[in-house]
Order: sequence, then C-alpha cells, then structure tokens
Amino acid sequence: MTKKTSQDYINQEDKYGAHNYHPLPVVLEKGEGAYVWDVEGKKYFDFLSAYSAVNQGHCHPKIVKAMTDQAQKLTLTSRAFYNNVLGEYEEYVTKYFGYDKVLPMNTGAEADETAIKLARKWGYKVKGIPQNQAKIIVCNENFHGRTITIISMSTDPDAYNDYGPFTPGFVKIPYNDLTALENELKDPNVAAFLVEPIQGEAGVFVPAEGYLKKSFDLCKKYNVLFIADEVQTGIARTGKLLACDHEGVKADILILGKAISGGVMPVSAVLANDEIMLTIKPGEHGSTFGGNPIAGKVAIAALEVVKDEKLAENAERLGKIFREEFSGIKSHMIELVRGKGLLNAVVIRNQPGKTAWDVCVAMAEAGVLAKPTHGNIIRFAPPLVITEEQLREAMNRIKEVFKKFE
Ligand code: IF1
Repeated sequence: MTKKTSQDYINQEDKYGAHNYHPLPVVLEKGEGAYVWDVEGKKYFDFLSAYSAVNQGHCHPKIVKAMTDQAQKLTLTSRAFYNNVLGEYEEYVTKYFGYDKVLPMNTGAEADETAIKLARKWGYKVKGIPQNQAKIIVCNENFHGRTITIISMSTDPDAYNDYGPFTPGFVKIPYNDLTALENELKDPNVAAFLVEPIQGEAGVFVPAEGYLKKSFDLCKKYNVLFIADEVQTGIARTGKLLACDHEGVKADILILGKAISGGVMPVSAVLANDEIMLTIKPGEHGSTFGGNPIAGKVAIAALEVVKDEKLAENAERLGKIFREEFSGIKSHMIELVRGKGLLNAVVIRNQPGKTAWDVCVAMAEAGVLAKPTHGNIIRFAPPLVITEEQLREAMNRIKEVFKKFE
C-alpha cells in the first residue's frame, strides 16, 4: 500500500467534500507548539493558528490530557441533568473574566447568536423596548460567524449573497466612527452595540486609540448594552487577556470562542452579569453539547495555560518585534503592516504574479504558513507560545520570500 501524497488527499476532499473553502495546497498531519507538518513530513511555522484558535500551540499536552482524561469518564450528559464538571467550569471561567454568570455554547457563531438573543431579551424585559422592535447596532465589514442571522448583519456580499431573506433588526454603521454610533444610539429601541475590538476577518483593522472606551461610554449614556465579540481577539491574542483590556473596557456581554479551548474542540462562552443573564429562563435557550464535561475540563486547562505561560505578555513583546521587523522589509509589494500583539496583517500591493496568494504559496515553500483574506491582505497570527528565536527564524524566511519577488 503506497503512502498517499498531499495531492491524493486534496483530490479526495475535492471529490467528496463541499467546496466551501479554497485552502492553500498543503495537507497537514501533525501539529506541536508553533509547528505543523504535512503528509510528506515538511515542517512549517503555523502563522494562522487556525484563525487564532490555537493560541496555546498545537496539541498542548496539558489541554490534550484534560480532554483524554475526561473522555474516559463522562463525555456528555446534556443539560437535562447536572454533572460534576459544569459548575466547576462555570465558577472558574466567570471568576477568570470577572462576570456573574456564563452561558456555555460550542462555536463562536452560536455564542454570537446567544449574545443577540440575550440583548433582545434584555431590551424587552429590562429596557422596555416594544416587542419585536429591538435593534442592534453593528459595524460595516464585521465578521461574527456564518448563520443566517449573523450574515444578516454582514456587509460582505460573499457572506450574504443568495442567502436571503435576512433577519431584521440590525443597524449598520462605519467601524471606528463615534459620531455615527451616537446618532444611532439615540433611537430608544436600540438594545445593544455589537463590535469586534479589532476587526479580524476584515483585515486586522485596529480602531483609533480610545474608540472602545468612548463607544462603551456612549452606550452607557443611552442605556444600550456594549457587546464585545472577542472570539478572535480574546484569550491573549492581542497582548492582553482581552482586546478590551487595552482600554479598560468591561463589556456588558463578552463573547469568547476559538482559543478558550486551545483549539482542541469547539468551545464558546457568553459572559454577563445577572441583570442581563437571568433574563433567559429555563427552557428559553440551550444546546446539546453546550457546557459538556469535556469542554469544561478543556477550557479550564486552556485558560490555565494562558496564565501559567504568560501568553499575553509574550504576544505583546513578540508582536512589537514582528511589526518592527516587517517595517524593515524593503519591498514595493508591502503597503503597510498593522496589528496588536500577535494579531497582525500585511497589506500587499497585488500585481499579476505578485499577489498575496503568490506570497503565501512562496512562504509555504519556505516553511511558513499564512493565508490571504480579501485578496490582498495576509494575516500573521502564530501560536502565542512561539519563542523569540522561532519568530526571528520565521521572519528571516519571510524576508527571503519578499526578496525573491523583487
Ligand atoms: C470561517 C477569521 C473568518 C470570528 C469572530 C465569531 C466567529 C469568528 C470575530 C465565528 C470566526 C473564523 C471562521 C472561519 C474563518 C475565521 C475567520 F476572521 F477568523 F478569519 F471567517 F473571518 N466572531 N472566524 O472571527 O466563530 O462559528 O467559526 O467558531 O468561517 O471561514 P465560529
């Protein structure tokens, strides 16, 4: 039996799988720390981290152990009964982030949907918005997931084309625009403002210093909930535990996903205080796997790793080095580099044969994996466990790649 090649796996996925992605032609088989290996045994630096889900590094032994130990005991009870892990996890995660309560879900999209339901419920039950009139303000170029309601908020045709009719009740404003926000907040039917502290998918748009704090203060002025979607920016990615921490903002509703599990399984969480969280009564929301015992143990381990290994501090320090090094690359292809912590992006001046995709293919050959977004932006987000030595080695390879395009 000859060993299957990368192309064999690519052909297999092409034949039997939906074509809802266009991956780089790399077939991965193993991951450890900041590295992944393909089926031919080639080693790469992972500079995508599964879109910031693998902040703790691939297959972190402590997190994997938490998963395998629990998997031998009890994997799933559903919420029809109690179990001896959920309460432990709920206490741990609420104290970790400083909220009264958590509503456990699985994917980021489910957590965003949960936050939208919470905001609407609070709008009707507490703020007194007339039934079915609640509005939620969102930003242009947002990304909050792929469900019908979430793409109803989207301004990206690739996200919403041919998926109508759409969920009503969303007001779109420009990101990083406080005047536009205040104009909409004056509407008494607004329940919440849902925002990414940094717009990841849009291309790592970092808003002006103070935008989050001023947005939060405006929301309080008009009795509107401030909801932070930290699915991608959270869990130490931007150099603080949460991106909102850079401005001392404590969201009314905090949405977490991805790296809350270290990327070993889908875990997401919505955190809020009692006035908001207790508007949902028994039987009014739920999920089969939400809060399952394995998820609870995995999330505790993943969050302990963040603190024990000082991942936020590492992201802050190495992110500065990354942006300094990148700014030093003399290439007509590089328009700019931006980001915070180890969530960075490089904007490429695309030309035929010299596009962001071409750069990513060349980087893969050089042993560095990254992927373009929106055609000309390359996101660089290595696991936060990367060492300075590894980062500099990867940077040297990236510099060589840009030299080849000169
Ligand atoms: C894809 C990127 C896209 C997110 C924020 C919620 C979710 C995401 C801020 C939903 C998910 C993922 C989804 C994945 C690629 C990746 C992504 F921004 F991270 F790069 F798509 F824009 N809030 N982002 O970033 O979480 O349901 O996926 O667990 O759909 O292609 P999910």
